[in-house]
Amino acid sequence: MSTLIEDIFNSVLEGEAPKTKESVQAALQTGVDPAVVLNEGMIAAMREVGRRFEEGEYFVPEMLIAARAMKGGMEILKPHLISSDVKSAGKVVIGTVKGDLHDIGKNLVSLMLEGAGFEVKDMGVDVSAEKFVEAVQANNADIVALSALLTTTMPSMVTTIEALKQAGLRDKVKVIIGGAPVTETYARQIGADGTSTDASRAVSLAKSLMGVA
Ligand code: B1M
Repeated sequence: MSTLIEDIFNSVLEGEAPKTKESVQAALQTGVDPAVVLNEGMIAAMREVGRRFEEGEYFVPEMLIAARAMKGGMEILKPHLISSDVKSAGKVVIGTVKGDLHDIGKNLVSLMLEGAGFEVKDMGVDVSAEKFVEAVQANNADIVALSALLTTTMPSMVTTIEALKQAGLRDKVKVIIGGAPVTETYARQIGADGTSTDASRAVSLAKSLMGVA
């Protein structure tokens, strides 16, 4: 790991938002690929935060300040991940499902979809099935993207798909799901149209569902 990436990794891990912003800025100015900054610096650090939480070395406050530091870094990185000259590939409603407050991964997926030319309506976190249904109707969405980070909130994905069926929308909108605990098998089992392990694969999935090259 280069020193610049190591600085980003450590500042996220230690939850130092201003230092994360500075390190991201420094790496970008030196010509480091934004994808490397994101994957090898910030996402790798969040993975380590999760490991430390599991091992009982970190607690919720440490996770929270690491998340804030990551968000700080994302503010600097965002313009470098989005290109402006792409035409609309489709409309996506995205949110973290009911009961779940994790939004970093969802925000990344949202950002990358925007960058790929999708019009994105981001519903935030803890989004109920009813709110998803309303947003799909109001925005005439092509795709609804559900994120969950907790095994305990994965059933909210089922509830949301059920609510879309009840509202007569299921055959009009594609459903994609994702988040650390979500698997291909689970996606098939609950009748989603697909899943992806990360944000860039979520873009490929959304594009293929829309028939966009
Ligand atoms: Co939480 N948390 N957390 N947490 N947290 C996890 C998820 C956990 C795995 C940690 C651990 O034990 N190792 C664990 C879940 C265990 C489980 O269910 N199996 C956990 C727990 C237990 C909890 C609490 C219950 C803790 C408590 O209170 N005792 C609590 C729950 C609160 C709630 O939601 N109701 C809680 C709280 C929090 C904070 C608020 C402190 C904070 C979130 C802050 C925020 O998001 N604003 C937090 C954090 C930061 C984490 C970890 C450390 C990091 C998550 C993250 O941001 N990763 C996480 C450990 C881990 O994931 N290793 C953990 C970086 C992010 C870029 O990756 O979100 O996976 P990720 O997103 C990826 C892919 O998953 C995918 O693409 C993204 C980009 O590549 N993806 C999609 C995500 N959504 C997608 C949607 C798609 C497609 C792809 O299409 C629709």
